[in-house]
Amino acid sequence: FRLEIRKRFFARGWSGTGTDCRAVAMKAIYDEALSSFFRNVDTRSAGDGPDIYKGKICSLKARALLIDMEEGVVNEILQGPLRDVFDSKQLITDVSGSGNNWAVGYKVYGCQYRENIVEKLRKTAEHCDCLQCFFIIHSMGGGTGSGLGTFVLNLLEDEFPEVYRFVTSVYPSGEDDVITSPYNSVLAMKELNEHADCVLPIENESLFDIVNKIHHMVNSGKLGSTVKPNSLVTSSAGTTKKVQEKPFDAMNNIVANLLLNLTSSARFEGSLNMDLNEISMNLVPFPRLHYLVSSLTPLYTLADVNIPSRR
Ligand SMILES: Nc1nc2c(ncn2[C@@H]2O[C@H](COP(=O)(O)OP(=O)(O)OP(=O)(O)O)[C@@H](O)[C@H]2O)c(=O)[nH]1
Ligand SMILES: [Mg+2]
Repeated sequence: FRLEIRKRFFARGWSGTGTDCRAVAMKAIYDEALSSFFRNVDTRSAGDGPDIYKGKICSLKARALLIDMEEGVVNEILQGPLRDVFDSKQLITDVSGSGNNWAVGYKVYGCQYRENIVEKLRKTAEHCDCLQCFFIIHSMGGGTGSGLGTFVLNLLEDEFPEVYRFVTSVYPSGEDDVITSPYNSVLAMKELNEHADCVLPIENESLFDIVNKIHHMVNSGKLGSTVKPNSLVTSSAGTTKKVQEKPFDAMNNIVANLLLNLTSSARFEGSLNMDLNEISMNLVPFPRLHYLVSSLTPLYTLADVNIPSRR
């Protein structure tokens, strides 16, 4: 399950995660590419206004649900640069977490939150014109990500049997110090085998190696001056103000870039445009053989490669 990275020094590319949405809102227009992950909402009326389908960005809201059985992580997001793309209708939290126990996530919280999750999923889905796919992004080592994460996967299959389910799973590495993480992963993997259409396994130690490799290359002096600022696959390009980086940020940016690249053919017009279900149609030979090994290139752009700046 290693995330293989091919380094290509002269390749073109971009990195666009961690965007400060208010900064984007001032410059950008809302188009079809943006509409795949975000709604453009008119908030002038009280509460949640109607969607605006074309033209200037009013208020972007992610087509996403954040679910965690403790409040801390979600609260951090709500205080960070992405806070404006989420509102309270998109959050489901509890207080105590699942104690690194798959069964607590799946059986206890699953039963307790089922109705709430289904209702919020339906509301989110109702805003979509053409719902192609769900992305579940979760960890396998703890109790909530593995247990409740795979419970939600089952729920999606029950409620939206026609819609594809792509799962990005963060596997624990050998160094993981949570003693139950291998058990949680195995229990979760049974669900992934049976209910996911595609799984993109990610492993933290590999992400960490990539971050270190990039850091080393950029700071070694050999490449340092020729790398375009903010083009690293690990950096949060587009952020206007300097945000304090958290330990997982660089690693998560790699995953975000991976998902952006994977979905770009579905989000942008052109001859390469295709539906997301074609990914699994072409890459999954048998129903349960649906674990894809990801490669990502380039890791950064060279300063003398000119790419039109992105809106
Ligand atoms: N790549 C990445 N891995 C993470 C992140 N947060 C946690 N992990 C990994 O996830 C595993 C732990 O799972 P958590 O997601 O913290 O646990 P949980 O799902 O909240 O479960 P409970 O704590 O039992 O409620 C460990 O292997 C962590 O290294 C993150 O932001 N990025
Ligand atoms: Mg947690």
